[in-house]
Order: sequence, then structure tokens, then C-alpha cells
Amino acid sequence: RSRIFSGMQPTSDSLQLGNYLGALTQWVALQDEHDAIYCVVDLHALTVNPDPAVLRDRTRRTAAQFLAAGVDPARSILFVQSHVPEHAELAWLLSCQTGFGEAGRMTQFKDKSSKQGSEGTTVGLFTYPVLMAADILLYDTNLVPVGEDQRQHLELSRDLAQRLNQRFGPGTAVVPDPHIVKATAKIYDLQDPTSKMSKSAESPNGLIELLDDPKVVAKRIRSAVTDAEREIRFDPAAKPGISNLLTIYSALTGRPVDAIVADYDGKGYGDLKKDLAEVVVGFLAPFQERVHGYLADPASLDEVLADGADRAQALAAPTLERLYDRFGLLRRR
Ligand code: AQP
Repeated sequence: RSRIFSGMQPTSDSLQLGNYLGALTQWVALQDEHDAIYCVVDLHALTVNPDPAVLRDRTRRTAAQFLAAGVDPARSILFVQSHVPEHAELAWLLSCQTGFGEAGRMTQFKDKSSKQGSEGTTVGLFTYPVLMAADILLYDTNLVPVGEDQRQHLELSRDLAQRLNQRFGPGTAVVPDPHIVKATAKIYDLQDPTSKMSKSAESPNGLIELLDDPKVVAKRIRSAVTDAEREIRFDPAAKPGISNLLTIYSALTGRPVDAIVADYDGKGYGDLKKDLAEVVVGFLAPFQERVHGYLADPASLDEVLADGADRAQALAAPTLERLYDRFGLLRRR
């Protein structure tokens, strides 16, 4: 069985639909056939300097959403990144193997730091992809299910693994492969359908948050930006708005895009939006109920996370030990 690792940041009260369709549904699908490890990456969230109480709350909320989506702690390991200190330790080793220019070429860093200005940008944001490489290499991960926006970061993880094997000998690190499902690899903002949907979007109007009031969600779908034509067809270059709605419709119903397009032959954008709003709300209502169930019992949730951290650490500690040894750090008696 191959090893899967992936994580999400607790950077918002709610995950957004792109997180769910791009990554979380894959996490759930992969857990039967693979040894899966899923993580709330709270150390990553520190890069944007969150309020401490808010971060703690969002960490539990994010874990509750993983569970509500179907991550099963009996089959997968579910834990919080900071509970396993080996992540931060390995990140230091890897940061000493990462070129300054190499890290500076990461487009997510360039985008986020240009919005925050150089004083608002932390060194942590710069080294974020190195910590992500540590998360992945720490578990000798084979496959990393993520959305398209993480492709470049994953490429860095692969380069680092290959570099370690060259410098310190074969078998130092496992080179991870991305698992990116093309159809849902990038869900777009409803108001700006050429930018990806994001938890930290500047305007909430193009965002579908999984814990939003269903009425608000329905309204946002009905107000989604489309185009001046009338024809419903899947053409991401010419019709990004409609194509995005079709992608979401298809992913949530399991119906192929072509079949949906055929259903709407002769119908208008308004019909598509109205029906999609129902589909999304129909998915969100039971999801939200499950999330609230988990949040109503924080002691049980913490128990699940503590057990996950124990299991994760049992895998992480020997890997880190192997790497410390290969790097030439004198081990304590
Ligand atoms: N729009 C998207 N379409 C498909 N997949 C997406 N992902 C994020 N947005 C989309 C995937 O979800 C996971 C979340 O990773 P993250 O929490 O580390 O943050 P991110 O990639 O930076 O996602 P966000 O929502 O945009 O968060 P913020 O605003 O905090 O930066 C990853 O697998 C990602 O690919």
C-alpha cells in the first residue's frame, strides 16, 4: 500500500468549496486503498499571524470539517501538525537544502507577499513550501492529493527529496508524486471566474464556504458572473463562469458535464444557477449538521486528534532520526 499525506490550513472558520472538491473528496476516496495521513497544518497558518484564540478555534473547526467530509480516523490518521514537533524540526534541515532563489520563485509567495508588502510579509511565508516539504517527506509519502495551486510547491518537495538522495545516499527520502484530479483541480471564484476560489478571498461574494448560511450560498450562486451569450456549454477559455458552474454541478452530483449540458439544452443561465443552488444547498445542509455534531463534543474531537498525533509521531520519529543521522548530526547517547 502506498502512503498518502495531505493537509489544509486553519486559516478560516470554514473551508471553501474548492478545498472540498479539489482535495478533500480525494482524501476520502483514497483512504480505502492507501495508508492515509491527513493533517490540520496549524504551523502553516502562523505565517499570516492569526489571533491566538481564533487559530485554536479554527484548528478544531477544520478537523471537524475533515471528519464531516468523510475522513475516517479508523482508516486514516487525522492530526494537528504542531502536535508532532518533528515537522518543524525537519523543516530546518530542509531549509538548509533549499536555495534562496529557488524559494523566491514560488508563485504563491510572490502573490501573497505582493499583497502584504515587504514589512507585512513574514519569513515564515517565504519558507512555507519548505515546511510543506517537511510534512510530506517526514512520512516517506508516495502520493499527495492537492489542488492545482499546490503543484509548484509539490515540485519543490520532489526536488528536495531527489537532492537529499543525491547528497546523502539513495533511500534518504521518498520522492512524492502529486495526485491532482484534472476536472476539479481548480474551482474558480464565482465573481472572478479566472481566479481560484480561496478562503482568504478579498471579497466573500465569489466564495462558497462550507459552513455558510445556505440562503447566502444560494444567493451567491444566483449572482455568479457569467457571460453575454445565452448558450450553456463547457468552454473554460471562452466561458469561464458557466464552465465553473458546470464543474461544480458535475462534481457534486456525479453526473458527467456533457450530460448536464444536454439537460440544459434550450434553457437559460438562470435555470442552471437555480438548480445548482439547490444541489449545493442539498449537499451543505447535512454536512453542516455533521460538523456541528463534532463541534458540540470538543472532548471527543480532541481525543481523536490526540490518537492521530500518537500514530503520526510513531511514523515521523524514525524518519527524522534517519535524516538526522544521514545529515551527520551526532546523535545523543
Ligand atoms: N479553488 C480551489 N480549487 C481546487 N483546489 C483548491 N484548493 C484550494 N483552493 C482550491 C486545495 O485545497 C487545499 C487547501 O490547502 P491550504 O489550506 O493549504 O490553502 P490554499 O491552497 O492556499 O487554499 P485557500 O483556500 O486559498 O487558502 P488560503 O486562502 O488560506 O491561502 C490544497 O490541496 C489546495 O490545492
